[in-house]
Amino acid sequence: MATAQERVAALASLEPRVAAWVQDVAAHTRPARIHWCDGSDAEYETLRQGLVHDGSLLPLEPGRFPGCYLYRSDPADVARVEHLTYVCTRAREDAGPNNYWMEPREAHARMDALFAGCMRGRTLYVVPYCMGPIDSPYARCGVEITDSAYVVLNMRLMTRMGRDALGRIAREDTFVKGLHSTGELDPERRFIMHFPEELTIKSFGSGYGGNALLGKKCHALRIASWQARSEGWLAEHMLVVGIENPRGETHYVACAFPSACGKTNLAMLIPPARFAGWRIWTVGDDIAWLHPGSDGRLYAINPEAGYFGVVPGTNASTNRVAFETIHRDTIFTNVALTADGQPWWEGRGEGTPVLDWRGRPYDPANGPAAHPNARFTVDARRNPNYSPMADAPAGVPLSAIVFGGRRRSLAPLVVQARDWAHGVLLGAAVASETTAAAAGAVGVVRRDPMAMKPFAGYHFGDYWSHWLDVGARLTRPPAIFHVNWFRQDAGGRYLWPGFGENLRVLAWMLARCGGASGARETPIGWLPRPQDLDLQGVAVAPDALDELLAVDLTAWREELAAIESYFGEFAPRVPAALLAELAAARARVAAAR
Ligand code: GTP
Ligand code: SPV
Ligand code: MN
Repeated sequence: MATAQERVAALASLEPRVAAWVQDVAAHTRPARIHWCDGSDAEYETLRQGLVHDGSLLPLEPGRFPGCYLYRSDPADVARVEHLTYVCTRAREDAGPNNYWMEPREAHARMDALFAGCMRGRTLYVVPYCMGPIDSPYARCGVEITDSAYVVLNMRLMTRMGRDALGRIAREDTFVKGLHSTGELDPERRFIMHFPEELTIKSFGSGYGGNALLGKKCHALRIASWQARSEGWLAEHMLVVGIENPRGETHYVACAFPSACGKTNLAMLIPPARFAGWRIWTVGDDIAWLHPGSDGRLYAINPEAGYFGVVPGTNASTNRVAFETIHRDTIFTNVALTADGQPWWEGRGEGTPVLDWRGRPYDPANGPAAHPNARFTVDARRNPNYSPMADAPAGVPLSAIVFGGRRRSLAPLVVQARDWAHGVLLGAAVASETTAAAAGAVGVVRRDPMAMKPFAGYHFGDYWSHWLDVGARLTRPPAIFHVNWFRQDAGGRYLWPGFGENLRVLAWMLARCGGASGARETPIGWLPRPQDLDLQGVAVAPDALDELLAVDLTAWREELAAIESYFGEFAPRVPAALLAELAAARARVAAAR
């Protein structure tokens, strides 16, 4: 049998470009050891045992949660840090007002100073990964170098990681280089830098999710969106789900909702009793890469292979699929603990926390027991409703694209765009309340176009143009909708029950695609009348429904004016066709009474 050293040598010799880069990085960061990840079960097990041994992973109660572990991140490192995330293009304008920007040479110098000697005494892990089905022409590979074994375990669950990815890299021209170190976890010495023109990412000082698992938001959205623009496709913050009706027909829908606004939940939706015979198939829960097909339709693949989902609020009635999926072989990050070592979170529905997410005795005076952005990491194949099409190399054809936001007022339950260009306007105008997924204030309404405010790797004006261009290439484009599951009454109660009941809205959308359901035309688009939605068996009061489906013209006049001034921030790169759509919408609202 080959020794560990021989196996490393075999992997390194597979791809000399990676090996040369690893040598350069090692000379600069000075690790004690280098470990090339092969992605095997044995390797995963060894790394996991190492983290258990040093106390950073805590085995959870094995009866109810077999194969599950708790990881507590640094209390000052619990979410993405948008204010420390940069897109470093040669020309400042290319990054756009939607990104923080630094001149690439200066950014490299800053990062290289942080990385100097930072891996002394640590292991440098080489993590080859593939985003997308390993044999898909749309998949793209990268290599993350990291000094965090927790990151390696997560990358193993979230991507196709290891030997096969390295084999693919060896056959291809390019791969994305991601360099990551947790550093000292000092928020003052933390940056996440992207160099799209060099297909390079440098991330220092955080071990958390989207800051550190570089295949996810850094590669699959920021770098990929840049590549997608020049290559004619789209990289989006979208779930992809197959909705099978009782006749056995499956339609695929992609939905872009901002962080912590319901993608994982919708991707795993449980049909209500009224919808017996319907089935939901998860293709992806966070990111979609969309390609125009030769048949004029738009096809989606999920570049990821696992879920990094919000834990709080997950229970058997909100999301039974996720709830059951995360009862085995799951890494929990920043949840609380019960006396018998089970994970606990707000909304779990049973048990009592004794230790909070920081490991302190639970005291409600310190806030919630689980961190509001506590996450689970789990292999997508554990999901009982994992779509048989999720690994299809060509992806799945989309019938509909849905944008959405979390807004207590104004945005109706659902509205259908008049056509693709109007749909791009609805997407570009998305506004949503901020959530715990990013550091900073929660509950503040901000514009989040296509749910990509934190993730678009280039100027939003160019991005909207690209959306219009992609649409122009589709002879059978998906219909576009906007939803809002989060309308509230004056007392702060949700007007719509949400979760599984959202299928009632999705069913209306799919019937619209087939021309089989009614709607009324309004100045902001097509809305269902109450009788157009199947509401049998759902408790929504008639006046709540009226409010959910109302179009307040005075408020919309103000909203469209606000959208116009928002677009003004992106002048002169906002496409004329988008401004024309906005002007037409304003004229329709002005003319209505
Ligand atoms: P990211 O992983 O951050 O991109 O988030 P996500 O969009 O996948 O969000 P997720 O599905 O995890 O939902 C986030 C929060 O919204 C959870 O607390 C859910 O319980 C809640 N939520 C999801 N869907 C609904 C819904 O239809 N109605 C209401 N009221 N809450 C919902
Ligand atoms: C999000 O914030 O949108 C997430 C979690 O999906 S993270 O991976 O941290 O970006
Ligand atoms: Mn996300």
